Amino acid sequence: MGTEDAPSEPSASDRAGAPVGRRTILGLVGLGAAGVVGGSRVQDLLGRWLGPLEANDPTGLLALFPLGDTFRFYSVTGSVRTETAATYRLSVSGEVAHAATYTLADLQTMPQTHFVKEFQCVTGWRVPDVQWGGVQLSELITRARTSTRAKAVRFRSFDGTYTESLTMAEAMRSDVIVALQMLGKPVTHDHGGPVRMYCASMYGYKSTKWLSAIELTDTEIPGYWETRGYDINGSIG
Ligand SMILES: Nc1nc2c(c(=O)[nH]1)N[C@H]1C(S)=C(S)[C@@H](COP(=O)(O)O)O[C@H]1N2
Ligand SMILES: [Mo]
Repeated sequence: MGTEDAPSEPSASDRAGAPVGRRTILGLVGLGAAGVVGGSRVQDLLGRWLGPLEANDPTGLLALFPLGDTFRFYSVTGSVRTETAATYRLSVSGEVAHAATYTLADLQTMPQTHFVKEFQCVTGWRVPDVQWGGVQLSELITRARTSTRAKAVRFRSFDGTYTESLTMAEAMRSDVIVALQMLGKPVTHDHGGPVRMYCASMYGYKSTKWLSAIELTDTEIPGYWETRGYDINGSIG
């Protein structure tokens, strides 16, 4: 996995204004150690800077720097526009009888599912015991009344670039949610808020951030990282 080679993508080195060299890496080890004594702030900043290395770190080794059990903020695009409770919309369309567009308030009024589950990126970092909450994807699919041609689900992001997919069987799992809550509070912008996917039994790349559209399709269409080498089956283990 992680054999992607996409020089046109924004990367951490673009952001930092310099390539990641050996001295930088040694410096990061020091900073990571400082994070242990200096508290989560250093780790947050470092994690934020290291995050996009998923775009150019085929070995995944950089993801194993001593940041502790902390989230990295990943985005394959540069900045992503902010959507608020007033502006956010989620469309459900494709092979359905009842296409719909939901506001954040619409989603908040639907039955909410809550659970605690580890978040795991395929490059090696993980965050245990994350509190998740949101609407089961199966609820939205059921409301849409799928046609017999619907065999898979495709996700789009309002970052304009990221896509993902699930088979219908995966999509109907009770632990696959359109997440409104993460870490026990509303999903922050950096984590893909106000609404992101969370597919609990799968690696992080299956969980689209800044979710804007859910499309029922007749075949499973490979997503962003899957056209760059990742397994379309993102199940952990
Ligand atoms: N829109 C979008 N969604 C995304 C990504 C991304 O770059 N853009 N990265 C994926 C990957 S590889 C991981 S591990 C998680 C990271 O989630 P986080 O940024 O909240 O830590 O988001 C996933 N969803
Ligand atoms: Mo990831």
